[in-house]
Amino acid sequence: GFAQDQQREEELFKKLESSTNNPIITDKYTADPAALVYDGRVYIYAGHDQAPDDQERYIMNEWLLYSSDDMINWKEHPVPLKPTDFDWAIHSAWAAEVLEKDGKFYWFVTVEHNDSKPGKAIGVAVADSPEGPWKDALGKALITNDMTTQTDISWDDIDPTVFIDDDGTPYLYWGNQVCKYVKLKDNMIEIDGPIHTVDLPKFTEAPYIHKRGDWYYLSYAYDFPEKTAYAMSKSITGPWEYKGILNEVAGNSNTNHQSIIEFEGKWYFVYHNGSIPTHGSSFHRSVCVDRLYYNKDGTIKRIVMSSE
Ligand code: FUB
Repeated sequence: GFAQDQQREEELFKKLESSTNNPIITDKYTADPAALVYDGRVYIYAGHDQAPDDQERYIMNEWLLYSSDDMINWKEHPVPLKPTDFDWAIHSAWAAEVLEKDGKFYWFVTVEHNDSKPGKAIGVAVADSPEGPWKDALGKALITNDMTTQTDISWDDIDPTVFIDDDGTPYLYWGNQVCKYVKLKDNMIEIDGPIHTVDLPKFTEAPYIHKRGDWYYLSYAYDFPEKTAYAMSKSITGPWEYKGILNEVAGNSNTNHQSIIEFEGKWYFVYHNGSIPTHGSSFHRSVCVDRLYYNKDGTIKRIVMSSE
């Protein structure tokens, strides 16, 4: 019966929580974590997997926000943003990235565009603090499906990641099946020049850029079901050298979506899996955090999932 199921679920949660800290959120399904380190806190902006337990499809009508100053205790903030906060978008709080530039916070999102330009599109919201309030920065999409027709799918313009290079130039990377990038103008809300592509083995989606020392890292969801793989370069525009698998297929989830951050001298791999007992799945995902370690030559050691 329901009470027994609930008791079993609670016991499993307790076990999970006592052995590890993963998943970090257990009362809601959370996906595609975009992690931001700012002023002694880590903020995680995640899509909310809202499909009923018996439905295996994406229903994602809002993003959620959590923050922590110790990577152990997570505080939930009020719902910060929804796809419908963009006048031109209708649903799908898909993967995003949040970063700070010159005292403003920019939240690059994937959403479903309305019927004027059907398909997934990338928008930008802006705020004066990591907690918002957020508002559409542009009044229209930054990237739409009709700008980049490399494939015939309607979801090829998803999963933005933005990196500001040492000279201050912002670069947007994104894509599904084809990894694309473009320079952004200083204002963060206009593209600056042509769209390029990057050749990466078995690129599926979820590109993420970070830098450590002289090395740029481009990690991404590889193959399907997805593993996380990565490439390295001495420049933000490549050439990228493929370095191999970073993370295995995420327990019980076809997708894998990572952020890589340094916080108080330690590196972390922030991702999702489908590990919550009973209903965890590809469409009922949960954000997890594990440590990330480098080798002497700058390559990254495989992630050891602490929940499995
Ligand atoms: O959560 C919806 C989509 O699934 C994301 O945009 C992709 O990265 C994959 O995780």
